[in-house]
Amino acid sequence: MSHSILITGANGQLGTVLTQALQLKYGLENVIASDLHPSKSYEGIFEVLDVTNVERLEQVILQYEVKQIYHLAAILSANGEKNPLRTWEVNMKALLNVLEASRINHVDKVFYPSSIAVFGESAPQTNTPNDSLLDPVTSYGLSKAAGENWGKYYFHKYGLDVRSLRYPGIIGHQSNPGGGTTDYAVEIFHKAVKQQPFTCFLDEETTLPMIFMDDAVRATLELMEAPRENIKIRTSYNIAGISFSPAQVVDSIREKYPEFKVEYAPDYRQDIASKWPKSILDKEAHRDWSWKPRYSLSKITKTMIDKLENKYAMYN
Ligand code: NAD
Ligand code: AKB
Repeated sequence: MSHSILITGANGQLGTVLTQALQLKYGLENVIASDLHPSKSYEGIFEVLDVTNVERLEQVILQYEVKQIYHLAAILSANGEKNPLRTWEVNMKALLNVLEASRINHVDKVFYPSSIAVFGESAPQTNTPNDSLLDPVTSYGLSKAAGENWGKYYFHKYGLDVRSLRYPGIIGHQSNPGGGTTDYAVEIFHKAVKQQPFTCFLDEETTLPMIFMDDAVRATLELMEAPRENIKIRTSYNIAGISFSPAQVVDSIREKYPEFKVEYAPDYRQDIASKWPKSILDKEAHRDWSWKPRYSLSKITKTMIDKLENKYAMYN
């Protein structure tokens, strides 16, 4: 095996789908999925790997002659606030291990997912530009903002080709979210299709940037395939999908399920969401590597409902 691709945090919401996309593109034998615990959901190669353990990380890199790393492992915003110091420790240690092990062991390219969580109250809340001041309000956001700069540092100092996207909240039917502030926008579809009431942890008017899984995965592959000289932003690119509030997604779901019942019980996640952007501008991503989202809210709703109806019908 040579020139293989390692994915950390592959059991997560994004990793589950991105791993399959990479396997399809590069072949099962060239993709190494990894996470803290074994997974039964992959065909192909899987390694148990805690990225905070640099010796184990290097062992996997050398064993498979890894040339690209998609470093997805992280603790997300809402879970992260339950133990802020541990979130910082895990997220930063894991990233610095990936960067340093990549430099030493001749990995060519690293993908680092950032987030809209890097923005706080200093950035314009609507149409937030790529180069807005970053003053994150969560430990997770602090780690992502610092991580973006470490990626840029490794690029300029060592020539390591680190590329990054600031994802909005990702919505997909294939996997469940892992403890973020945008998770409601996935759970709500599951409840609607199961014809159960939904209690939303954000208030009905809280608008946030979101992106459909297919768009998020395509953006990642397009960014990583773009010619090196096209990548002008070495911190991270904003990518926009669409923006909506809980009330808007409920209206969209009620076109199919008019009886769908929703209550609002905002909790600590409301404080996080209230300080994040409502919408972001992504003209640099469009300019540098032709990024364009394809999924509107109505297309997301239709796809989520169709896919989840099929999934739950299979269980019955
Ligand atoms: P997730 O929480 O669903 O999955 C994260 C995975 O990382 C989990 O499977 C977990 O077991 C693993 N992990 C945690 N600590 C680890 C460690 N020390 N070593 C190895 N694995 C470890 O997250 P996700 O939604 O799939 O997100 C993937 C990446 O994308 C994260 O970096 C996240 O910050 C970023 N992101 C996600 C979203 C989103 O809406 N899903 C939005 C913005 C950014
Ligand atoms: C979260 O809510 O923490 C993630 C994100 C937007 O980074 N979905």
